[in-house]
Amino acid sequence: MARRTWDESDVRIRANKRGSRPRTKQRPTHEDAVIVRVVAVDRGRYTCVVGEDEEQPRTVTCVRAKELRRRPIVPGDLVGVVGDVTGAPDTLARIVRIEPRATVLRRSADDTDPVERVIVANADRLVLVLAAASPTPRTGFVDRGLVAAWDAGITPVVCMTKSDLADPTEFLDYLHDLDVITLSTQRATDRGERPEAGIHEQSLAVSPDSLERLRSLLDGHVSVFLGPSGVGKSTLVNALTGAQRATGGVNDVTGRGRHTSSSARALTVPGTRPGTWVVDTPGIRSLGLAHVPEEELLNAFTDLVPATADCPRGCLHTEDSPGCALDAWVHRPGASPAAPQRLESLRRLLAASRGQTQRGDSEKQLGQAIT
Ligand SMILES: Nc1nc2c(ncn2[C@@H]2O[C@H](COP(=O)(O)OP(=O)(O)OP(=O)(O)O)[C@@H](O)[C@H]2O)c(=O)[nH]1
Ligand SMILES: [Mg+2]
Repeated sequence: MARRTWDESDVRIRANKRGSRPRTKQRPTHEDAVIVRVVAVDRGRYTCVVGEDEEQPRTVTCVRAKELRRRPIVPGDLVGVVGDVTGAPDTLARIVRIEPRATVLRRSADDTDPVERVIVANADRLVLVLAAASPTPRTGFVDRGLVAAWDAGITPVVCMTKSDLADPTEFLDYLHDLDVITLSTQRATDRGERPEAGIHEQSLAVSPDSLERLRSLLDGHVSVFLGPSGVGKSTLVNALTGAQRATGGVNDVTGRGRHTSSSARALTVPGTRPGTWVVDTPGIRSLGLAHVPEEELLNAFTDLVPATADCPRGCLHTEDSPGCALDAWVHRPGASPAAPQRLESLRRLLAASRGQTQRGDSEKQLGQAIT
């Protein structure tokens, strides 16, 4: 090549053997990061609220920094963000860290699936939502929800919707011996029960009295609404927050919901203290508890725990465990009428946790118990 035709591109630079500059392990500390709350997650975009305690909170859209790798970021998370946090259209901020979580609510696909999913972070109330009818409530779902809540250190509340369609008393009797807050809600009747001034029109969907009780239970807390599809979670959340989350009817033939909500969303509740959030979640078919150690399952049956003091050492509390004191206890005179059913439910959970049920059986059981 003639010398006069050379230019910079002809200078050969010996590249690093690995082909790239070694990456430093040191990450910036991002001390200037602003702490915001994640309210929704959609395909790699995180909707966050800046200044939730201020008069005019803003919503910003964020992406996650590479260094967070695959750590899940979920609604309820408090995260540090850098970049443009003005929330102006077409701006993006970057999540650089996840603040320590006060609580983590998890579930797995089934009871033996080691892969667990985080549903929501930092919640301190788990509202287990069931309908008094349409779809028919299942005690198995409540027991699983209580296990999940107590395992996560979250206070459970059982809320029965649609009590205008059926009387929820009998179902709630199942929980009579437990230290669990229960309440029922119903649709407002068109005659008379108009929402009070200042309460959003949507509260017509839920009677103002029952809504007021729910609102005061949730005031000052981060509450996650969890339940099967079609029970009315979004209806409650809309009535509490004035949001317009889509709601859907139930299938007339199966009585099941149509899985209307497809992602979780945290919303603030007008007329409550700062820091009050409710998280609407998509309806779930099953609440897998593979992440909960077997011995924790019994702890959620606080009514049965005292009786186990009379069990032989190392008793597994199964039907064929020799000398298990629970059988006699649930059938003793004066026992709650729900006690035998509760023992049966505990044993189903223990068996599922030990993977004793065949896969097909377990799916069938879960389907029956929960949807
Ligand atoms: N009769 C009656 N119907 C209700 C009540 N609450 C909700 N519904 C109806 O139940 C249906 C389902 O309500 P949604 O709020 O969409 O239920 P969801 O739990 O959010 O369902 P997914 O998003 O599918 O999980 C809607 O048609 C509501 O109008 C109630 O208290 N009484
Ligand atoms: Mg919904």
